[in-house]
Amino acid sequence: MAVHRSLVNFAIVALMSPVISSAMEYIVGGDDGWKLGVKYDDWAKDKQFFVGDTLVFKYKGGDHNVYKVAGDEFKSCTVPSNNSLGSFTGNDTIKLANTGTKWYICGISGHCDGGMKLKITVLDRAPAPAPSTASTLFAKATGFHVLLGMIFAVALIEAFSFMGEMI
Ligand SMILES: [Cu+2]
Repeated sequence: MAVHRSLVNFAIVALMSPVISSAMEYIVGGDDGWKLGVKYDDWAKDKQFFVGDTLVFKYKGGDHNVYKVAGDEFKSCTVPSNNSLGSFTGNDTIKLANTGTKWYICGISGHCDGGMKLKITVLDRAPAPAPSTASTLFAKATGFHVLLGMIFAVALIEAFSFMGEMI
């Protein structure tokens, strides 16, 4: 009975795990990395960014840097006085912590105007909506709700198995 129960639990977890999809890591610019002469609009246009994903700006240390800026700073290529990303290592990692439009520029003189600017939209992570009511409800559930549901389902199975043993 115990073996059977853990198999059921395993099956539930295996079924649920695609819903809590793993976060992606994006190398900005792909193989080109973060440099002049790359169209970052083109790089970003076919990608969907979700909360929890990571951007990595790769460049030769000292050649470039990365500043997270506001929309108007992005338009005018204005470098903020503070470095909101910490140190510039040439392997600068940014975790996308919340939803909305995000703007990044290189702060080296002329580089933002030269095209080193990236604009992305970060979405809430949710599975693709399906036509059935159950799936729609599921799509709206946050990761936390899914976890709660999983715990509840496992507890139910445990309870039923226990009752089965009693009879
Ligand atoms: Cu640069």
